[in-house]
Amino acid sequence: MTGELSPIDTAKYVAACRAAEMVEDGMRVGLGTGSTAAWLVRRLGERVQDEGLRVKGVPTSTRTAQLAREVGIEVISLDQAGWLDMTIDGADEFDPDLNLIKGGGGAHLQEKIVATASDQMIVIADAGKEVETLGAFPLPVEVVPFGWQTTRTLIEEALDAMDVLGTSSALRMNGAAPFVTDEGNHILDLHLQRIGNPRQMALILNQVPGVVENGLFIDICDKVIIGHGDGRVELR
Ligand code: ABF
Repeated sequence: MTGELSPIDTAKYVAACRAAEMVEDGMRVGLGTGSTAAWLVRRLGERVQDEGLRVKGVPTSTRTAQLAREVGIEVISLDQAGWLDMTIDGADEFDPDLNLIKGGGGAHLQEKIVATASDQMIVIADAGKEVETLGAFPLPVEVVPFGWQTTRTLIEEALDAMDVLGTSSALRMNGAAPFVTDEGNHILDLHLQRIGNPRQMALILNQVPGVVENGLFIDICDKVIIGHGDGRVELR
């Protein structure tokens, strides 16, 4: 099913396969979004078909919901599940404390709700996502469309007082129109370069009116499965 994979896809695939092995019969599992999480969903679908694994999946985006159904995973809503045994998702960056930047795929709001409602959150990532300090990847912040430019100004003012190297932001676009999330919101990508205090940053951003959720995941991730291009897997 995988054909000849590039090193980066091999890395994502082996991490996803290792995570899929951790899913036990009867579990309720949060299904992440993004290319690495898509490998996980496909691999879980194979286990459903080949082994009769019974798993209920709570997707974190419409994209993931569609893929999960295609591969034969039973899809339920978070409210139907109530609580989850585990969530498995990708990330854009992770640091030595397992703090994350997520949201490059535009789904971090649902991803954060689902991950927080889980006994454990496992991140699957290629080795290029590991950083000493978060922030080289632009930090996604979901904002309501109403007054988004005012919200951006308020965010930039708040950032001025913080330990970051840059403070510019950009409205994420989808062609000529603003990107719209599954919840009908927009995304501002903050170019900060280095986030000295991610916990403080997450709190301050979420205090700005108009901000729905930022892409910093603090104290949410329990384990990172790192895949390498040569097929090796490491755990953090
Ligand atoms: C989701 O997908 C996001 O939170 C993160 O932004 C992205 C990672 O994508 P990929 O696995 O394609 O690198 O998990």
